[in-house]
Amino acid sequence: MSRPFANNTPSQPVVIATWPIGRVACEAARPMLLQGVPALDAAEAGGTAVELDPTELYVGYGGLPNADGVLQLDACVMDGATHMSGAIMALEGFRKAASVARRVMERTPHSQIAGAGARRFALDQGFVEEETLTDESRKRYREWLEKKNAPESDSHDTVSVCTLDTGGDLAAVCTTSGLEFKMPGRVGDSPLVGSGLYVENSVGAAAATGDGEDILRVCLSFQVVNFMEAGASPQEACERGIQRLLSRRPACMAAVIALSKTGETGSASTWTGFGTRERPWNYCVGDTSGIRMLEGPRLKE
Ligand code: SD4
Repeated sequence: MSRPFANNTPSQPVVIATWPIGRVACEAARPMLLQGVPALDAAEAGGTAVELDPTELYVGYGGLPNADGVLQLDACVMDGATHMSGAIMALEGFRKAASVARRVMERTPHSQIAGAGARRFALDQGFVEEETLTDESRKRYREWLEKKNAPESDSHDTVSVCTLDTGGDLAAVCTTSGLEFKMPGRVGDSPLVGSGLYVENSVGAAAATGDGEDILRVCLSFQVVNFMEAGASPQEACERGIQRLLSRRPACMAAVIALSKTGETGSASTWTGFGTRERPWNYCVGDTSGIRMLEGPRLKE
């Protein structure tokens, strides 16, 4: 694939990922970036590591199913050097949603494939169908049924990963099982370019987590990259993006991470109650000096 937007600028590699589980993504992506692996490969590896973690209830294998008890995954990848993207939506029967999304980008003329077509595409591409629920995710589903379909909780954990490689190129991956016990076929922001993630190779990358219904109503990730293009630092851009979101959708729970092409990072979230009352907004950064968990500002009390 030709790389018309490649930066060709030597750079210090950086990875940034959402939530404490983002550490798993950073641990997978960082060593690859340090070895000079391209940004997209590292971001995909980060997303895959979380997808295959059975203890993570909101991403890949072991995610919480929809209202029918079926796990439907959404994922998107975006490559800065080619400005290409691929996404799958409501994919059933596979764990590695980000890798299937990447195949959409690389092997089809399309940018997103949903539902039964996504499943068929994954099979055609040689992905092997696997059990996607764990005993824990089945148990949570049974409890939800017994509670007579109580409203969804306010817990989230989508993993969004942005990477900068040693060649100065950016990429992002966003992968999720979406809202727990969602309506079958419901799709959130995560697989949508501009909402769940966005990359402009000459500027930076941004990626989101939270209430997809509202994140996509303001194209949050696109907004944040645009603010960076207009001169804001990643931190300022994230704060402005969250402020914009809150000005339109005041009850939304969301967070966004950003990475500039020079390796600066930033993040912000909506309110103290994001997740649970006690839960801070944490995200993870990996670079040449190591991996660290950071706490981002919450802009609404
Ligand atoms: C969605 N944005 O499907 C996802 C959910 C999420 O952290 O991010 N949870 O709406």
